[in-house]
Amino acid sequence: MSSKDQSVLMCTFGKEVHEGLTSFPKYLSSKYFYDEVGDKLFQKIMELPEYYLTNAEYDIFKLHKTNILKSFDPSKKGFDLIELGAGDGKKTKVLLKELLKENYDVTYHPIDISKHAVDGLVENLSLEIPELQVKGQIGEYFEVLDRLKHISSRKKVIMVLGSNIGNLLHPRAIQFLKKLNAVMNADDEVFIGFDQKKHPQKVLDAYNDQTGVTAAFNKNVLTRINKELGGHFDVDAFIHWEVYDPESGTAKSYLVSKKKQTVDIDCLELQVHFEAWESIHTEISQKYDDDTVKWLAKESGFVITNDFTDENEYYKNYVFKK
Ligand code: AVI
Repeated sequence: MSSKDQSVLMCTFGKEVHEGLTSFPKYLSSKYFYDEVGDKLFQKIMELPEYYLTNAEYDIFKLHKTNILKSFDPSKKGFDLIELGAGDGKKTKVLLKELLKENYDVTYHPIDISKHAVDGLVENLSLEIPELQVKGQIGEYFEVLDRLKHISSRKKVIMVLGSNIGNLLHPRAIQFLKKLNAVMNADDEVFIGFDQKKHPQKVLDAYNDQTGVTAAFNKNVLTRINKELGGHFDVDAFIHWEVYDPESGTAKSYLVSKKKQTVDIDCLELQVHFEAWESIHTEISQKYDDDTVKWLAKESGFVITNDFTDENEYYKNYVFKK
């Protein structure tokens, strides 16, 4: 095996960067936005006035907490509340406090791949809501869900918040939902957020904020290539560009090269050539309507039993059952 083959095999990140930057048109996966810097930038995005998604979902929790909980556990028999990619738990805390106030018997399982995120949240909850039973779970989503299936015989409610599913193309979203379906029992439910179609300008602004945080977030994938793969990207030689297609409901992010240039990536022994104004497609953020969500649910073996929206109808959380 040549040294080039070895370095390409070195890690999935390297392999996928090689694949994406040698394709036409060029692409990189948005999952690589998230390292320590990217996590912080995403926290900042969630606080931006333009990024309406976080507040809309928070409002849904505040407005509908009583009915949401009733739909989870109508006869208060007790259940396990599992959150995939829990983050700082700000939205979930609204539900958790209500759960205790209304004497539901619940154990909260925040799941994240990052030990740092899970430990921080568990510690914070032990101070803010000490009566709550919390069992943080570190690991890849499906591996942890499989573990939980065997640990607990109670009803499971699995929360997937933040319209995270919107970063997946429909076939991948169906694949993800089918995997969830496979680890669920008949009584279990998914509580999942889907950002809705709306005025195209509103969507564009959310992904193209005035302060440039989203641009820095998008460019972080190049910074990661520089740090982790010996890349030589000049991030200022690229612009962040957002487009939104109101017909498909797909917002797409790009990095566009301002000039003709060649960038070396040492660890991949790769030279990447860019024409002036050539793009790298980096992310999709899908916006939905009821028909599309119904179709996704059906394709993955679910029915929708309930939904909750905010005052502006920007965002919706749906309850899926098998
Ligand atoms: C995590 N995900 C749902 C965000 C979104 O809205 O697509 C990531 C993001 N990208 C740019 N801004 C926020």
